[in-house]
Amino acid sequence: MTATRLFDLTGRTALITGSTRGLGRAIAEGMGQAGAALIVNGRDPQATEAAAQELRDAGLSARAASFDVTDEAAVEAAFHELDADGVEVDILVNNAGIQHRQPMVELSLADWQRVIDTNLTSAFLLGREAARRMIPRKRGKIINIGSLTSDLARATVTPYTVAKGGIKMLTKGMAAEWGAHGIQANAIGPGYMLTDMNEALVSNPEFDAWVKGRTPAGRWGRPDELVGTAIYLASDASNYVNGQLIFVDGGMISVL
Ligand code: GCO
Repeated sequence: MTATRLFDLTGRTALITGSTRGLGRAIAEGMGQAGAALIVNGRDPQATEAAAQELRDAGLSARAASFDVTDEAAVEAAFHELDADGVEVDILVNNAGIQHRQPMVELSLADWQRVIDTNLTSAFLLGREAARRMIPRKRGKIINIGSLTSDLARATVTPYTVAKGGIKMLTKGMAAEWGAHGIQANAIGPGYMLTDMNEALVSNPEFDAWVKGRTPAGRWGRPDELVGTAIYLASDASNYVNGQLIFVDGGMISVL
């Protein structure tokens, strides 16, 4: 296979959770430009359809699948609908996530659970449904979106940190259980990225200065800067890579 073909996603279908905006939207667009047919996901049906239409207007193949990734029945129903339409998910990107910034001593159990459910349990629910279909086909790619907090903690974002740490180990568990079936499960650890979720941080002069000083690149990352790693992990170029967490963080995780 020629080197460029290694990264070609033509003929494959990618489901990206939380892809109406932010990192998921950027990853979806990039995978579409690499040839993948896209399944756009979000909780809000109108926003999900609008994002799919935008991608179609850009010449990409995209369909909307609006469901709550924390709802087991909704996840199962979404996959059954794809089955009925003859749509096979070749690439699953577990991107959906929320942030909740609050000292743990003030944190409610409900907020703890909400973050864990959205950022971690959802990846299990979708991974399980996808793997049930990938295993008989003896091939599949699962990409989980981790974080710097998969490895390092920051005060006041502990449920997010726990969930993203879980994403790192869930990825290894997926590799352990599904690697023999031709499935590669890996994770991407974004650094501090310019997203809506981080708006409060970007607009805080002290935090903005901290990120720029703490990151060797000296700047925040852009969502489109995850696309190359996402395509790599979704393509034949990574067929012997499994259980890995690749940081795309301007070098932050690697320095004191
Ligand atoms: C925070 C941020 C981080 C980043 C990212 C870093 O409050 O510290 O939201 O969690 O979003 O996850 O890798």
